[in-house]
Amino acid sequence: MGEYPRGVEGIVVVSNRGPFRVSGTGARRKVVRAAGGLVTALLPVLRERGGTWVSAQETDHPLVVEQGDAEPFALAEVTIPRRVRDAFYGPFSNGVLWPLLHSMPATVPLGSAPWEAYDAANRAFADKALAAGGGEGLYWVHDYHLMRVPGMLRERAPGSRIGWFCHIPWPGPDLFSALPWRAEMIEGLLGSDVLGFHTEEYAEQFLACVRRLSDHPVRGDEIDVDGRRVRVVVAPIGVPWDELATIARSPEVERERSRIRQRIDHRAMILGVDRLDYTKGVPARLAAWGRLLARRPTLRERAVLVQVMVPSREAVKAYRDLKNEVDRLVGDINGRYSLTGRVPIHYFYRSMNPTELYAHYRAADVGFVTPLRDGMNLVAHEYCASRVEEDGALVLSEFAGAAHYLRDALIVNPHDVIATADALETALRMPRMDQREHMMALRKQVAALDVHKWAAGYLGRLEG
Ligand code: GDG
Repeated sequence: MGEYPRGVEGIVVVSNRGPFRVSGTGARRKVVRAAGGLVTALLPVLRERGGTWVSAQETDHPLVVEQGDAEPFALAEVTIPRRVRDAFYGPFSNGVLWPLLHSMPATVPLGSAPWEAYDAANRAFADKALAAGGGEGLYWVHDYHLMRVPGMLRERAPGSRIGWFCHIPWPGPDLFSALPWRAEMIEGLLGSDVLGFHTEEYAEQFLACVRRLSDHPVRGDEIDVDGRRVRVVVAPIGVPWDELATIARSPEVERERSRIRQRIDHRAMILGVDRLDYTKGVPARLAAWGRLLARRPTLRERAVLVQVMVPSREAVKAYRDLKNEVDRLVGDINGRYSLTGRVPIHYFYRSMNPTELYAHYRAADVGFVTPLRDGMNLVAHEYCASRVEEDGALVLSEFAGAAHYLRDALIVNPHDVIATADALETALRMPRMDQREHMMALRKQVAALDVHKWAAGYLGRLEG
């Protein structure tokens, strides 16, 4: 404790999703921790620093947690009229910004994008944040949903320290320029003092967008905004290394791990864990496994792919289509390559509780993480952090931010199905001694990106 730099008392974190969600109704209603990378990263920061987490109200009743209550920080929910919220979240943030920033522009419906709703929703977040921070203070805004917020905060509380962090990739100027509101987005972001990105590549692409789309002079990694200095920093996120080691070694996880190994009859286990999303490359991954099964029939007897897909954004058509495609591919591969008592893909369309998830990480001989594009990808980190016995192998897409740091992974181009199948075969055949060397190197790389260091480093730069 005490590792975060102390500046002003408390910090206002602003993000679309908050750290808790309500599960069940009536007597069964309870407040549970939300899943996802952002929450894993920020909850320890707020617990340490105190302050307020501002997020969108997701249920009919605001979820109000007072500072000093169950948590040492407060929770403030932004109320946005239903119609505005729906347009801001689905069609604009997830329909337009998500594919554009992931460099997958083919399906972006720019013409009909509800910009006014995005701007209005951002205004509501800024208002709530200012009320929580009491005017000038320390604000840390997160992600693509809230790119207008830093500018709105700067306008009304100019002496504040304002940070924005991009959890997803940032594309080059050719792609970003397609956005009709590109100038408004850049101006909004430049209200910050510090803009953080996972990799050098995203930071450079952002600077290239600023050069092309604004008149503000750029010098190295700094932008001069009418005499104010805005810094662009590379701040790769990680996982809570020590906490994950404790979970991975816990007796419950150990028991569940043995159960899983027994259930799969001690066959070699390949593991994929993803939120349902077209950026995660699940169809190409399944195709690579299908290729390998076709080429090496003995693997039908000896290996199994466990693919966990967590339901998400089911209201968006592209996501429902993807679900249908994955269902079909799993059926096709299982139909082709099953033997009696031996099914090559075990497919879960649900989320797992942490014990189950970490037991799967511990049970898997190969972590198979092949997004087409991904800001960082914490599943790759979590897999390595869970391998407390220093064995196993990681196959990782070159288009995940994680590939810039986990250099010892078997790095693949996920679009190249044959090369991905080759890498998977290499992973499955890797001798124990080599696994140890491979995993020890990876674990060092993951430990170096510990999320507590990430938060401390970012806040240090914001307050410095
Ligand atoms: C965004 C960026 C970036 C997954 N399934 C279950 C479950 N999870 C947890 C994992 C992990 C998190 O969700 C997923 O994190 P990712 O990093 O893979 O992806 P996004 O949620 O899309 O996050 C991403 C991240 O922000 C951080 O900056 O890395 O690139 O897209 O922690 O463990 N958790 C539980 N059950 C599951 O079934 N409990």
